[in-house]
Order: sequence, then structure tokens, then C-alpha cells
Amino acid sequence: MSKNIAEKIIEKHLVSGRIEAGQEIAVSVDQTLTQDATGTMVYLQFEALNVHRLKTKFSISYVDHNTLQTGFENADDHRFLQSMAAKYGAYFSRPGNGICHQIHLERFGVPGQTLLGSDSHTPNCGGLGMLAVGAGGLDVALAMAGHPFYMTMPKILLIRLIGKLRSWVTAKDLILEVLRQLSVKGGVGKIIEYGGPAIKSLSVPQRATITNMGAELGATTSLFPSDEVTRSFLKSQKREGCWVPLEADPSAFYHEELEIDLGKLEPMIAKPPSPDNVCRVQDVEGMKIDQVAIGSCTNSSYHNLMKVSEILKNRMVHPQVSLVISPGSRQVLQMLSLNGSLSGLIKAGARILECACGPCIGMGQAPPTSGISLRTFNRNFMGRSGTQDVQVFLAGVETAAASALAGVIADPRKMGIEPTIPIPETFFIDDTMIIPPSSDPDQVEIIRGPNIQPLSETKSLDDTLTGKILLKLGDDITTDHIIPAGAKILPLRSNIPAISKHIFEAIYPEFYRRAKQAQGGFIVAGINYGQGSSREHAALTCRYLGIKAVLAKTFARIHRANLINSGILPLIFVDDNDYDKIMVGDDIKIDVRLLNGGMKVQLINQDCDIAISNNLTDREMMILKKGGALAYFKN
Ligand code: MIC
Ligand code: SF4
Repeated sequence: MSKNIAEKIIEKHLVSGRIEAGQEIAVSVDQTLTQDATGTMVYLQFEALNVHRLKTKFSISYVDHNTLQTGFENADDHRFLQSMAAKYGAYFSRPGNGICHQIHLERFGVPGQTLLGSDSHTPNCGGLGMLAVGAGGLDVALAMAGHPFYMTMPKILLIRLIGKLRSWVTAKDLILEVLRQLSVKGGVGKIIEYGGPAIKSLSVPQRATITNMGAELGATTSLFPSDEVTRSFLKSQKREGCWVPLEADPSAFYHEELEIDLGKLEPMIAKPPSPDNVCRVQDVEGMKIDQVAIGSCTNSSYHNLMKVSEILKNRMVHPQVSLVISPGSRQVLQMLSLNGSLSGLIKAGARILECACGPCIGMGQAPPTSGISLRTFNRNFMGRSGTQDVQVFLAGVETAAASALAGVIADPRKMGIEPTIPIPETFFIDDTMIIPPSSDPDQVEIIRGPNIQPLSETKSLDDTLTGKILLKLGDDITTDHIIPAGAKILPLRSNIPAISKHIFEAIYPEFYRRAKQAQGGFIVAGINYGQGSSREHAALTCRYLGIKAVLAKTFARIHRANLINSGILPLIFVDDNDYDKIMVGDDIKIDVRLLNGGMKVQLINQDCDIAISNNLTDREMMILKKGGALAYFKN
């Protein structure tokens, strides 16, 4: 039978279930990655599972998010992660070595294998033909302990690319166009496969820009074939040995198809406050800007930064604009330094930051009050930059560099001939910032600073849940709304009691006090609740505050799994109109024993019932009854 690429990889890794959209499947995990902001929880949970050595083919712990050390917390977390990796068998990428997804693409991704990462942009490695999926920390800890990864088999959407990108139009413009067409919900429940004659013209880093932002579409993952382009990229990284060919069979089945003519695209830009609020750059041309930030796992490759350096050559950044550049990896930075381009960037007035996520996650470089920031990143959610009332626009590096010079949003096509950047035959390889695990793990002592708080106890689910509706939210609530990022809050990721104080801070600052006073309760939400990042803190803090269930119209995949893993019921309105009947302050009762039948939420003070479905598999139900995945798997 003909198969698409996703089916081929899943079939090779299938542990249980049927490869049929909507069925629960379990797949074995070849590789895992963690980053520091989610990683401390992953390693605490892994430790609680009582497994003495990692069971994957390859696991790595990156430090790239919390690298601004304004207090002891982040540095303490780095030491903890380094000692954990050494003891349990993971590689450790030191702070300064770069962003997890960029390094993984360069040094570790393998076509045809599976990768599970505690970060939503893990699908970056889909650019190499790897089935790379983002997940909550506990799911990654379980994979490290040798458990398969469970997911609902997605539908497969083929995006067929034809034509050729015109001058000054890039992979970022393509993915922004896909977001414009499909929205942040368009990929939910789907794997997006790219095919068609035009894929040959896209390099691996360009492909990765596209698969990276599949996360913004809500897709489970995105995938390119592994072809000659992949092979030469791996060869240039001195990794040709891990190349395998991988493509869809000619008559493979797809649930949906979309065709995009690259030749018709033009420079695109996402306006605040969502990555799908996309228009043409020329529609907002001339808008005054205060900051340009270039970097992030979406747009910080060697090719991207060389392009910036060529555009800025012998020119000066506009006096009213602060241009910051964070290279994706030490490899990129070293190459720019060796060929002299770094000096050109400095000369043009760019502020060079370390190789890390940096401003993308609000770790420094917060823009000025009511400012406008143009970024090459993937998310422009409210508050994420560190300044509440800033407007963040997202675009490719060409638009960003042209705008940094002009002081206003500028269409790069007006810059004349587009510089061409030759793809290097060999990249500069230096893995000395990646530390292998200890050969004598028994001698390794785990270093825990005061910021690392023990995991909280779990409690099995009661048969009847009662309490008040504490909060009612609209559609598309992101995990950045639930637990904000930024330099102040991120250092508390290893300390749930402390970080919980910041829950819903930007939109409902009184929520923490309300939940504490009520000793828990319920949350109501609209469509796509919990979209965005993989941070399980958005669920762990809710559990800490006694939230028993979230009633929503629909949930984003990773957050739904995080709620279940934390012992919180994700419940869905059978009739969306019932959403309007529930109010903050309502007293409700849920009979959990009816969970697998036609469930009802009793609105006690309104004396009526609301039909709720749970869509929980038997496995998920068992996890919930135990009070969460840790309690379930420990037993
Ligand atoms: C993000 O881009 O939002 C993050 C920070 O990388 C998150 C992970 C986190 O919150 O630690 C993600 O995308 O999963
Ligand atoms: Fe880091 Fe930003 Fe990428 Fe998240 S999206 S991994 S914060 S660079």
C-alpha cells in the first residue's frame, strides 16, 4: 500500500494502536531533547520514576532559554541540569552554545527517526525528515525512561509547493502565508507534509523555518522528505553517514491538500497579537519602529545572518532603532566571526547578543513603552517581549534588516539586487561545548540549589468534584497568557509554589488570590485553549492551586496532555452554546464516575445541567484517576 512520509516513520516506530486518524497510537522515541526552562522539571520527574539510566538512543539537555543570570536561580538550574545529564546518560549543551532546535538540526537530527522535545518548536527537525514532536515535560521524562509516546494519530495534510521563490521572498514568507490561510487552529490534529516540485529549491535551514512555525499552526508536527538536499546538508555538517532517503510513495493518500505557488508569494508580515494576523509587508510599509530583533529558532541560521550582514554592509542602523542579533548557535557565530561578517554587523551598529533564545522569550531586550518591535521570531503574543503595551510584528530577516536601516517597516524588494549567499561546502564543526555523559555515573553528585523545589504530592481524583467557576476565558488563550515568560518569571520554573503567584498575571492578576481563597475550582475557556508553548507549568500551577477541571470548546494538543498528566480533567462542551450559560462564580458539581458515559456538569446555583464530553481514552482515564502521570507510572 502507498504511504506518505509520516505513515512510513510511524509504522517503523509503532508500539501499539492502528495508524488511522483519530486512533490513539504509541510510538517509540529514538531521541529526546530538553531545554533549561522546561528541563529542570523533566529531570525531577525522570528522577522520581526511579530509572537509573536513560533508555533512548540519544538524549540531550540544552541550556538556551534562561541564560540571563540576574540572580542565582538560572545559574543554579544550569548546574543541576549538568549534573543530572552526567549522571543519567544525557549529553549537555552548555549555555552559550546556542538554541536547542538550531543545534539539533546542525548536529543531531536524523532523517526517519523520532524526536520528542520538551519545547513546542521541536518540529524544527522536520526540515531534515525527522518525526519531531513537541510535548510536555513529563511525556519527555517518560520517553527518557523508555516509555513510548502516546498521541492521537493525526490527519495528514499535504502542502504541495510549486513555482520558484522570487527575489527577496523567503521560506518565512511562505510559512506566514500558510498561517494567513489556515490560522493558528489550521494545523490542529494534523501532521503537515511538504511535497511538490518546488521543495528541491529549499535548503534544509529554509525547510526548518517552515516546519518550526508549524507549531504556530497548532500542528502535531511538520515534515519534509529526506532527499539530496538533506544529504548535502548532512555532508556539510560531516554527518552524511546518518542520511537515509525518505519520500512519500507516488500515490500516497492525504486527508487534505493545499497547493502554494512560490512564484506568487511576496514579503509577508504578522501583525500583533497573533502569528496568523498576516498581511503583505507593503500593507504596513512606512510604520515607524523602535526595535528590530533578529534571531530565534526560526531565523538564526548561518544563511540568515549572512544575508543580514550583506544587507547592512557599509550602512548604519537608523538612529531611532535598536537592532539586536542573537545567532542561533556557536557554529553560526564562529563562522560569521571567521569570515569577517561579524565585524560588518558590529560596524553597522548591531548589538550582538549571545547564542540563545534571548528576546524571543523576553529574556532581556524588552522594547520601550508603547513601542513597535519587528522580530524574525515565531510568536508575538501579548506581553511575551517583556513590555505589556508593545506591538510586535513578525517577518523574515530581509524585511527586518531593510527596516532596521530605514527606521520604518520597509519592503526589502526596494533594496535593489538581492545578495546571494553561497551554501558552504563544510560548516565549522566544534562540539566542545557539548559534554558527554559521565563514564562513572555513580560518582556524580546531583547539585541542587535552593531554587530547585521538590515535586508536589499528587492526590487521586475524587468521585465527585465540586467548586466554583473561578475564571471564564475566550478563544485562543495561549500558555503565555496562563504562565507568562520573561526575565522575571522564567527563573522560577523549578519552583512551582513561587511561579504560581504569576498565573494569568497579565490578563487576570486577581486569579491567584481568588483560587487560593476558594482552595481550587474550575476554569472555563473557548476554542484552542492552551495553544502555543509546551510549558507544563501552565498545568502544574493550576494543579498546585487546586484546579480540578477545565471546561473548554476545544484544547490545544500539548496543553491537553499536560492537564491530564497533572491530574486535571480537560472537558469539552457538547454544545458550544452552553459556554454562554456558565458564569464566573457559578457553583458546579461533576460526577466523575460518569466520565465514560454521557457526562453532565450540574450548575447547582442555576439548577440546570450542561452536557460535557471528555474524549478521554482508557489510558488517559486511568492516569487521571491516579491523580496524574507521575503517580500512575511510579506505581
Ligand atoms: C516558547 O517559545 O514559548 C518556549 C519558551 O520555547 C516554550 C517552552 C517553555 O515555555 O519553556 C515552547 O515553545 O514550548
Ligand atoms: Fe527559544 Fe523562542 Fe525558539 Fe522558544 S521560540 S525555543 S523561546 S527561540
